[in-house]
Amino acid sequence: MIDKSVIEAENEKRMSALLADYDALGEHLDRRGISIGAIKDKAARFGVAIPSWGTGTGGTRFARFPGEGEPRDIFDKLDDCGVIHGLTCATPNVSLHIPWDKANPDDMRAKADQHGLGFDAMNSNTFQDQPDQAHSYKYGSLSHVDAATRQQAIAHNIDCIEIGEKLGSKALTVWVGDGSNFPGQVNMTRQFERYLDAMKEVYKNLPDDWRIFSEHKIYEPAFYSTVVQDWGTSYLIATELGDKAQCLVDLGHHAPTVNVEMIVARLIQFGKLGGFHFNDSKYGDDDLDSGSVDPYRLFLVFNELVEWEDTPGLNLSHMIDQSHNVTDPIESLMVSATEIQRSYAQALLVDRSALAGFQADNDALMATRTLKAGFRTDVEPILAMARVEQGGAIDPVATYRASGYRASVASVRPKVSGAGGGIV
Ligand code: PSV
Ligand code: MN
Repeated sequence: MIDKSVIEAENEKRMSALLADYDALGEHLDRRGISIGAIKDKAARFGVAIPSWGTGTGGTRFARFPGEGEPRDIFDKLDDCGVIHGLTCATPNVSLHIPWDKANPDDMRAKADQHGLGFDAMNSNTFQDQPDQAHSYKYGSLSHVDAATRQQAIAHNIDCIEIGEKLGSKALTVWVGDGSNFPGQVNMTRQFERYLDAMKEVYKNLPDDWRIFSEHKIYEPAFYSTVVQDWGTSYLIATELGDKAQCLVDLGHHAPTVNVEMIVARLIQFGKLGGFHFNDSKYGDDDLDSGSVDPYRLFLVFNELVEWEDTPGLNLSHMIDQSHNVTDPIESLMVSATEIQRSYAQALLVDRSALAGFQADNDALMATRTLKAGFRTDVEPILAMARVEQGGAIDPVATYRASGYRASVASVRPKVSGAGGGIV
């Protein structure tokens, strides 16, 4: 955790500038008929979950370059998540990946409580073999041709639910790497039948107040076909399973030109959007930091979320899912969380009745200008004020660097090996 006195000292240096900027923005928004306080309160209530795996340095199949003081286990990861939330006040929950984060649930909960953190969706991992595993996932997991392998994957997902129940989680995200690498390698219809049957078994074990999210991905690690390749297949899965099943959209899991905000709109319209994995990309599933390449695309996703935020039953799990190869993961996660929150605040500024009027008049130019007016507004004073009022930092990265946290944990966390690839 970062000492309160460090946060206060760093805030003190920036407070008068923040007050001046906040007042100026308040006057500007007032002229647009917007209450800055209302936007700030909504932004303050916004939260995005930190992926436990994101606190470690990622890697590619070529190499991994570990940083100083990397977390050794889930308890170190929760400490890092506590730092991120303490400074940004925007990441109240952690999303776990099992078996990467397998540990005593009571101990995990106690550690999370120390930092005021809760647990968002559990993520099951059946895309990798574990040392003690009876059946290999080399040729698939929930859709494997072998019944015993499918059963092992089903049991693992049920295990994730049971761990999650002890932690207070309310959802399970299922992503599988199952697919094929050669035309003709699999019978695509039979493979999907097996997948659906296996998911139905998992679904039977879902508590009444839980949801299960189906996460689609166009390719990788299977490079010819993937069993849950797109939102249409994900929608079929969620529909086949029942009301507690919804779709999860990972922003990086589409072909480069796909209109993701339209997918979001469709899934909301039919009650099947459950949540997000946020990241950014240029070429494929690059897992770059949220909002780092195309912040307008992120804004357009939030524009749909705000447009439909009063939809009855809409309850979204917001999670980050990115890989940090060249930065300190804590810094990247803090910046990403605030970029996601920024897109939300900007989308809140869109004049929705003016937009509806321009749409009704087929005034394409004015409609798109109305969106841009939200996107162009610098909402940083709103986000900073929301943080300060909750005890966070005006400038999370500067405050983190001033705290010396990384150096202090490096002295007790030995540097891990950088040999070999390490895709997370
Ligand atoms: C797969 O690429 C994925 O997006 C899934 O959500 C996994 O659980 C996660 O990445 C692992 O980082
Ligand atoms: Mn994902």
